[in-house]
Amino acid sequence: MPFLHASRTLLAVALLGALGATSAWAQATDMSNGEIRKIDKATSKITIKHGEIKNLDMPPMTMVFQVRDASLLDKAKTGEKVRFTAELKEGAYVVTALEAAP
Ligand SMILES: [Cu+2]
Repeated sequence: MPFLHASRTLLAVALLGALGATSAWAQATDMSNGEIRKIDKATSKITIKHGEIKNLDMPPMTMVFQVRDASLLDKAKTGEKVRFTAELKEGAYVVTALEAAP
């Protein structure tokens, strides 16, 4: 029954929108560009010279981010160009994903 199937899909999309899940997903996948300036595994901090971070409404700058998951820093190298996501959590800017720039 194609019509019923389509209706269910529309309902699912509407529910996701109502819950704000789609905007959360959009933010989570909105990666920013940057270059690693300093890595401090002892304090789980990373300094990144970053481009615009749209989800944080932040212009380009060099700044220190926290990392909640220290394993994100295992593969990071100073001077490396990266793509990353950052979020504001409890008043701190936290890098939640980090990968080498393509
Ligand atoms: Cu910044």
